[in-house]
Amino acid sequence: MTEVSSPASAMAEPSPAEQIRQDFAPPQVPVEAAARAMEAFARGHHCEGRRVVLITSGGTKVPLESRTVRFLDNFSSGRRGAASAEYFLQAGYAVIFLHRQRSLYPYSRRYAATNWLDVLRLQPGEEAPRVEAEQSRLPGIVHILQDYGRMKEAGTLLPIEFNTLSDYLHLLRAAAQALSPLGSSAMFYLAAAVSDFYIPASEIPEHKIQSSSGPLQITMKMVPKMLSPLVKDWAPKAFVISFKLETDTEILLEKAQKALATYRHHVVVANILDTLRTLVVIVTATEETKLSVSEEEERAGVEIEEKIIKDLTLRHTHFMDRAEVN
Ligand code: PAZ
Repeated sequence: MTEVSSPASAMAEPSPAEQIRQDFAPPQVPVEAAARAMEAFARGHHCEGRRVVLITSGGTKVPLESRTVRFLDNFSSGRRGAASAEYFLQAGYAVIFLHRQRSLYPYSRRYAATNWLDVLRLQPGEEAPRVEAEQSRLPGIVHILQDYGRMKEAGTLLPIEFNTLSDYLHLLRAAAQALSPLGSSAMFYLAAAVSDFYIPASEIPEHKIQSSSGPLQITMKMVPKMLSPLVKDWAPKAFVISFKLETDTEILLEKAQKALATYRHHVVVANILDTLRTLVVIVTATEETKLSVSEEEERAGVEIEEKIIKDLTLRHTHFMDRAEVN
């Protein structure tokens, strides 16, 4: 009996890009327009001598039905990404801020919990009442407005929104293609909390899952790891930083090292859920550097992101210097 074997190409795992094309519902955001905007932004700022960083921020939404009523989400507020964007802008970078819709946003993040109707007051005006803000309820507002104004004038922040996991994956690829021509002066700062699991488009129920069918059992597939094509193919000369969040301190650094060994990127910022605002470890293949914010610093308004960005921009400088020599 003759054994018929499949050709090797048919047996090979699809590439992450193919898997996204085959398995995910089309994105719900205008990816092509975003790709053009990112490309023009990156090129323009590069020509003016600025480094460009892509920040990803917030969590992804994974639909459980194609006419989505329910979805899988996570805790990420986008604070890390939004705060980091401000410090990168302060350091002279141009920032593409790829963030989850309605997650925290640079500058306005500080007033996200503010009820504006308690802050704004009506004052009698000559023709109609005027609106004034009660400044004491907006701590730091003068400084924030000054920084925000400078950023707007320089045009150094490009916000791009995602909602679903599919949006995020498509936009990340487009961003990588936009930044690739910048070589070593481009940085990827991947702080978003991206789902590891999804339901393939071919298996997702169309309509709302009925509770009358009894307890829900779902099997989800693993999301392709985008770091791999990003580092190898999409932007091979860029400086790439990923984040690793764990709840168990025992495994954090080992997992960070494993990610570096697997994807061969440059830095993992490792953090633990309980202490993520005050402690991170900057992990590279050769060293581990702890950055922390003391209670006293916290009271004085110091944020861990300021220290992270100071550390990483310095590493980026060394990386660019080395790239120039090679
Ligand atoms: O968005 P946020 O400020 O609430 O949280 C930040 C964070 C914990 C999502 C980020 O620091 C991080 O670790 N992102 C990567 C998560 C992961 O996929 O392991």
